[in-house]
Amino acid sequence: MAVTVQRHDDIAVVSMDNPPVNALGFALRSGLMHALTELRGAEGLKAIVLAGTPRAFSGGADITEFGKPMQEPNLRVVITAIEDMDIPVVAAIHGVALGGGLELALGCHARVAWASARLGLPEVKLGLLPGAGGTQRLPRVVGVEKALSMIVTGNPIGGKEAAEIGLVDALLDGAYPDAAVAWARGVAAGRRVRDREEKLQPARDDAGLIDRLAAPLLKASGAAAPKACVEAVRNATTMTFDDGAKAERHLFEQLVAGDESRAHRHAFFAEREAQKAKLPAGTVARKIERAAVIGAGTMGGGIAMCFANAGIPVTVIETEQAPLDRGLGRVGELYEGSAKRGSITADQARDRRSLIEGTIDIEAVRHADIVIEAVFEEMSVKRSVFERLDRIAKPGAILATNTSYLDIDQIAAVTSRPADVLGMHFFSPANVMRLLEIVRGSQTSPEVIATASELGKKLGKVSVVVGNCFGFVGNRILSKRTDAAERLLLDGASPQEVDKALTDFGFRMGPFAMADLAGLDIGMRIRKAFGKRAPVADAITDAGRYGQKTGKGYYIYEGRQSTPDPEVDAIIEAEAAKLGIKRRKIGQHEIIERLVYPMINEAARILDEGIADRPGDIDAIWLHGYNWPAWRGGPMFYANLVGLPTVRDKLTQFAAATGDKSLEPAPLLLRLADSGQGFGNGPQ
Ligand code: T1G
Repeated sequence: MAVTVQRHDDIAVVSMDNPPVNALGFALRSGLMHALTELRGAEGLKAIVLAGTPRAFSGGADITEFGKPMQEPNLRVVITAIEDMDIPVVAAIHGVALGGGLELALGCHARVAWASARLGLPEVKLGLLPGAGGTQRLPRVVGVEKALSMIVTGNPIGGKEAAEIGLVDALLDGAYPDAAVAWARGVAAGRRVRDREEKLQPARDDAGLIDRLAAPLLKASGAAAPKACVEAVRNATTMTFDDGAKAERHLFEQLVAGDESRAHRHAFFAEREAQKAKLPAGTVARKIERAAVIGAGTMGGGIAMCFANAGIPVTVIETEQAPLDRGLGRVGELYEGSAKRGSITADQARDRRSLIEGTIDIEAVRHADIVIEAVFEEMSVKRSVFERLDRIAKPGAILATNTSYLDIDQIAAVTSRPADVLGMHFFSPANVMRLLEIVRGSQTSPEVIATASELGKKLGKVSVVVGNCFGFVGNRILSKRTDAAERLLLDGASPQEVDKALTDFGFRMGPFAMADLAGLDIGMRIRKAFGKRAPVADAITDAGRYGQKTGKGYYIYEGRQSTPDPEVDAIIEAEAAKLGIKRRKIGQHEIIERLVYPMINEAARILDEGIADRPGDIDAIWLHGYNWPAWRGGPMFYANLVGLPTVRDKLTQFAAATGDKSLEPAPLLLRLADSGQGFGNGPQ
């Protein structure tokens, strides 16, 4: 039963139990209505405690129900029924109360929470806004300023802060929900939240307040949902509760039917699906209680922080003391910075830093359950490290390489235990970026994959298992975009036009600004290592323009400030002339098509080769590793939205126009487009 009722003398506890997170699907909604009807007018009842499970009061509306006909009662009806109960209803919040879950609690006459609870309205992260009265009730409880920030950012707050701002009436500890039953005995008949107006007054007295508060919150996003959130909260200050709730509903229905929210919902489930590695039943992961990282460079230091942040002791190993001290020094500074910014406490910073040791003695790896190599990106260097690890590391230790594109099998081949070798490709900065590509070699055992996948979750990563090929999934697709960007310059676009097209599309940075940040000499070294040429990029790099680090690259830099450089236009003109390419004006739409469709094409090859298990995996990789805008769902979702026949036809055109055979539509793309299908179960 999703909902049960238990009497504790004059208090009734209504418990919700719809695993895993008490999503408010039909079963819970109808169960709640049934319980309320049963308890209305019940003899000797003083109050009702509405409780969830220790993990979740409620994770909100059931997202899987969106886009389908709604089964009644809907959530608004349930919340109104609670609000209109003849005795006080107290929400007892332990774990998460998110979205519709917090709206349910706001329908109650009082709320209590445990300090570890997380409360929020994250609907905007699904391209939506709170659709069950949250935009009308939250400002009435916490005031317009706090409500706007919680609703427009979608970021949850902790139980302690919720008590400080009056979102909950008391902070409890002890057994759940028993402590709430005791508290409810003392509760006075509560006022319905909908009837509270006093906290709306400041906005009613100051017509410009909402816009002033909203401006900084809306700055970063071109998406529709944040704007709708502001509109709905504004309505709370200018309309009656019922009219504001009606307007909220209208805005919600517009958003839930739109591509933006469909993209976000796809991204939500793709991220979770992608982390389910396809493994033989009964595969058991190994225990990871101690780690070692080879290399104290930027990546090595960041990876070590991931382990320390998860409470796993880690030893960082370098060849000499100076680079070790530099690396650990940087780690220390990063922790101090986080403590200064308040994202962690000073105690947490100290405790985490203390879990990271350093040594120049590679023998130290013998105690580790997993060793992650993060040394210079060159095959011979990596192979010599793995030869040594093979001799020293204990039996059963996992040997992982953080290479971003080298062949895992070639690295594993120098060891006597290739089944224990795999790729664990972190993204820079490793302690920040959420993506982890877990690369299975041809001999990597399922047990080792399972261990890495579980560890990735523990490190707070979105861990996606992929096959072994040049650049794995993310970088292999990125290289197609890089090639396309280079070709666009030759054909007539400028670096700033290409970058603007991509930032308008939703990326935080365009390919040329990104290349300048990463360093053009790095790109050149990789191209040279694989005998690849890029006329414009090579010419700019040969001119000693390595990007931000030399103050000149595709742009000129004053600090971080970049401006276009006519010298670069001249270099591009010259390279195009050498190749006999007649340059022309290229519009933004064509720029986007020529950057994105080759990515989709390569992704189709990757799926066909089994390098990625699901189209959603590719979307999760680009969403969490390459800043693909969430409101566009990922390259595969976007391909389905555009329509595969369009992608096929455009690629055919581009291949003919440039003579570049790699742009010809991939077999899977042709098959799906010709048969009117899309990738996976995205929108057709
Ligand atoms: N609906 C359906 N399924 C959900 C769900 C939800 N709201 N939340 C989680 N799941 C599934 C998830 O797919 C996974 O399934 C399993 O539960 C565990 O999730 C009217 C419009 C709650 C913090 O945005 O942020 O309310 O993969 O792996 O890391 O205004 O899930 O096991 O098959 O993420 O412990 C608003 C979404 C909805 C919160 C738990 N709510 N969920 O994190 O576990 S819109 C949200 C989360 C709404 C109203 C509106 C997290 C979590 P599976 P998990 P976790």
